[in-house]
Amino acid sequence: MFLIRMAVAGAAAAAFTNAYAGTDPEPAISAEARAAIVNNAGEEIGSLHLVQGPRGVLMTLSARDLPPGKHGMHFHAVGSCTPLESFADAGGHIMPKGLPHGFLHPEGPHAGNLPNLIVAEDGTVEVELYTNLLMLDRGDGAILDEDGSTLMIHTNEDDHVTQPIGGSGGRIACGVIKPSANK
Ligand SMILES: [Cu+2]
Repeated sequence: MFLIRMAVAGAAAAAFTNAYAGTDPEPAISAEARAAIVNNAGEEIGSLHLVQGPRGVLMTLSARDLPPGKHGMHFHAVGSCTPLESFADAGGHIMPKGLPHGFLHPEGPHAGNLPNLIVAEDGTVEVELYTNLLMLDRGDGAILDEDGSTLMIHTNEDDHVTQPIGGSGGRIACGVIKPSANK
């Protein structure tokens, strides 16, 4: 019984390790990035800070003047927040492997998927999140790739399963992610 349990635990651990985007054996915190978050009027309403760990990215987001409640939030594939009314130039989600959208989709998620942002009644939000689905400067779907990336906040809640964006609707806030000095 003990041996069987060990084998099962070993298989599970291997699968989990392989799911990491970061395959670099060097456990270096070598990249850091920031984004100013703007709304559809071009007003700055928040800021995003990202720090790369050995196997993922830790991010801190603070914002204000957002509609209260849940909003889908993702990393989008292009570092552009134009035109302001739609942020269409940001493209779709970062999805280098072409998997379906959604943490709850049986074959998902997109590398750029994130949990919903839950905005307080006063329109503010402050959150620290971690993703191991992508990295800043290495691996498939790197945030700081040639054409950059954006953090996008949507009108509606992401149900984490509907294609292609979980029913998140329009784009209400966007931030172009840029490398910043380590500190
Ligand atoms: Cu999105």
